Amino acid sequence: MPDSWIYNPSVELLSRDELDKIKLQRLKEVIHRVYNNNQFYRKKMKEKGLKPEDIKTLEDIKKLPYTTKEELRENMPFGFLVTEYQNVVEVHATSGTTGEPIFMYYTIKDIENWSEIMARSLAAAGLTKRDVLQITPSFSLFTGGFGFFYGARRIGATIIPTGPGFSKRQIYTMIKLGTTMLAGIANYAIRLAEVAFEMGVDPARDTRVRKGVFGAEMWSDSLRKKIEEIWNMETFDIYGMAELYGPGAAIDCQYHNGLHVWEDHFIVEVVDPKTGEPVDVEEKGELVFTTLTKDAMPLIRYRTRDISRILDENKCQCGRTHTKIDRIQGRTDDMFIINGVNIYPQAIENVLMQSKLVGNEYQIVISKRPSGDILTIVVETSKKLSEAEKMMLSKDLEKQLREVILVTPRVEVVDPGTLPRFDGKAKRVVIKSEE
Ligand code: DLL
Repeated sequence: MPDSWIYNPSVELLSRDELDKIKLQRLKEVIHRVYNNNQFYRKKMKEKGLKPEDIKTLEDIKKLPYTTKEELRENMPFGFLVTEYQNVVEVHATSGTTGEPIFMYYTIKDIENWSEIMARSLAAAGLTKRDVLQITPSFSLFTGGFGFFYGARRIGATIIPTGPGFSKRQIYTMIKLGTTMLAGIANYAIRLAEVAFEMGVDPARDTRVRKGVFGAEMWSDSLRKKIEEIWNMETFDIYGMAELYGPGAAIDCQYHNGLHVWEDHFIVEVVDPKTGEPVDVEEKGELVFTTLTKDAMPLIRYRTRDISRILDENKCQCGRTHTKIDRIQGRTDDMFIINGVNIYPQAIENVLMQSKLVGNEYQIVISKRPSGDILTIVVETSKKLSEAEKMMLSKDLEKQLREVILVTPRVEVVDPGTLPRFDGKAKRVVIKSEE
């Protein structure tokens, strides 16, 4: 079996025409279903004077109203369900740290579809029956653990469902059982490496892990490079969200030039986050997804708040025809404004991770003040430095950051091990209110 392979060639290699035909047929079906079975969608379509029959071409999707996270929240728990509750076999939730959780429902069909797109994604990352996959996201309301599990089960790989935490035990297990692929949240690969070194284990030398599939949070190109170097592994960027089954809506193939969106399951659009107007191919904006196969809880033109763009390419070198999006640049709600300048945390991470003296952890602190907000970046060093060296590093980073983010932050350099660690998604931005 080649390193990277195609799980379902009959779909992944379809011509554009054939793919579009499937998309249109499924779009029409899902619009009829939600209109006939869901009050929320029917009301919103009626408000726009729309009937399901008005959707005749793929372009017509633009006539449909958007669905937002607020609307999901307002209509919890069952307002978006398009089947009877007794048909639901599993429930997950979005992992937002603010507000009430938003529940997502799955029928048997949904689990089948999710398994299919996850199997395709893991095959694109090279997972085969002979591999040993350690799954470190949690098996819980969070979709991470189960998503990887379902895909790997289809492929028949050996699954080690460790879930997160107990990092020493993770390293022990990985060595004893010969893990070849690691699945998880990007920053956890760094955390695991840190613990490995503490145990006297060099991840590149002493483990068999040579591939990693990571996602669930923004991870900059520099962080990616760092993970690949520490582990001597090839990494794959997997994208998804509970609203789109979970992980597996898109993944990059072995050419690492954009993430294929499984178009027979999703229609992806990119819109201006402020105006909601569609933007051109290659132009950055907010991703909007319509689910074509979700059974229990289809979503129409769902505003993800994730920033990316559609890449202008008909066919990838890997042969897949499914459209590609760029790696996620951040979220519309991650962006913060200092002195009128819009700043995405990713830009900061990119600068920090390029310095050999900077460790793996950092924190962006925004102190809210009536006289103007102050941006402080707390950075851990990779090894213990003298006070003079810390001072120099701080000045150097302040200068480099200013060139990229166009405001001058205060950079506070701290010793290794000072900042909090995360077994799940990292919390990098801290907002403090000062009188
Ligand atoms: O994070 C699902 C997932 C699990 C994806 C494991 C990949 C791996 P939620 O908890 O609903 O679902 O969070 C979804 O996470 O809107 C993005 O902001 C962010 N996200 C997910 N994948 C990526 C990625 C899971 N590859 C939210 N790059 C999304 C950047 C990502 N951000």
